[in-house]
Amino acid sequence: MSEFRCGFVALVGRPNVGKSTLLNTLLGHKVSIVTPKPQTTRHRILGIDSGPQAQIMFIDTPGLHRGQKRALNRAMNRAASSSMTDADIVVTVFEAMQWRDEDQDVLDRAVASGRPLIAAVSKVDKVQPRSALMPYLQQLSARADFAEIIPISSPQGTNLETLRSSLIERLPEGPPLFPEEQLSDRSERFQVAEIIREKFMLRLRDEIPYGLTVEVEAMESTGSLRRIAAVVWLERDSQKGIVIGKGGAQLKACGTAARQDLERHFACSVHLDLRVKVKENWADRERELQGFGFDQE
Ligand SMILES: Nc1nc2c(ncn2[C@@H]2O[C@H](COP(=O)(O)OP(=O)(O)OP(=O)(O)O)[C@@H](O)[C@H]2O)c(=O)[nH]1
Ligand SMILES: [Mg+2]
Repeated sequence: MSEFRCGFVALVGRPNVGKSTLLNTLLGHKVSIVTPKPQTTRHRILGIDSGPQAQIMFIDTPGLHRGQKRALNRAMNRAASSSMTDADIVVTVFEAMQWRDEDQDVLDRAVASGRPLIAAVSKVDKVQPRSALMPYLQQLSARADFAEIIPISSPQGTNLETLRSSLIERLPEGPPLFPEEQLSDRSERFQVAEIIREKFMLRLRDEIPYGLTVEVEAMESTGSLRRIAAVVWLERDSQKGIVIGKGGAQLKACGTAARQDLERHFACSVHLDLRVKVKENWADRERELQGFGFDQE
């Protein structure tokens, strides 16, 4: 019988290619938030896949991107790049038919990491006709020395088991590092803050979601009720009106969506108290970022 395998797999790619969706689908559980907007993920998030033959520690990462004027963007790119150093295998995620300069940046960094590379070509469900994919895959295979190139679709489940098996084959032998029931390395507070942030990202437009962050201040359970107090931090006073909305409508809608999702997540009633505050230009300031948990990862 072959030995148990265990190791780290970094999921890297430019923003919005489907890294977090892939992670959640592989785990069958939502550990990382997903929105149609780029730059949704801001931290490294471990998703732990415990199976009979192997434990795979997937590292979801922020999308590697250009235009790093802000401290937040630099921190996100650092988090993504450093994840490759810690990985046994790097999965570069590229969106089918959509090669961009940022994809080349991702590939350059992945090659520089010296790790074995597997390319996951995402969103193949959107390619019509399917035969159009072939030339794209051929071009990709010429770009680097990939151990494998696997076309995938997360919503349709295409080739996800192929990807999982080819990762397991390449992992080092070793015992599991985490208890079987543990799905993520992230605290409950972090997950709650992310679920709340997701709802604001989904509903707010333009640049506002990018200057918004959520901090959980208190969480306590009494019986089947969980009370959560959180602060929605903005960068400027002028953003408050938009985030709160007319008569508080926007804040209420985001709060309700977050509460409902949290109730599903915890399978209990949730009382969510949200307050909106301003920390002037926090996303430009390294010190504020540290306070929000960046760069300690
Ligand atoms: N059609 C299709 N849509 C997908 C697929 N995977 C992800 N998406 C969608 O693509 C969008 C971005 O997905 P995410 O998983 O947040 O992408 P990401 O790479 O984690 O993005 P960042 O965190 O911003 O770097 C969401 O609207 C997803 O629903 C896929 O295989 N097929
Ligand atoms: Mg993501």
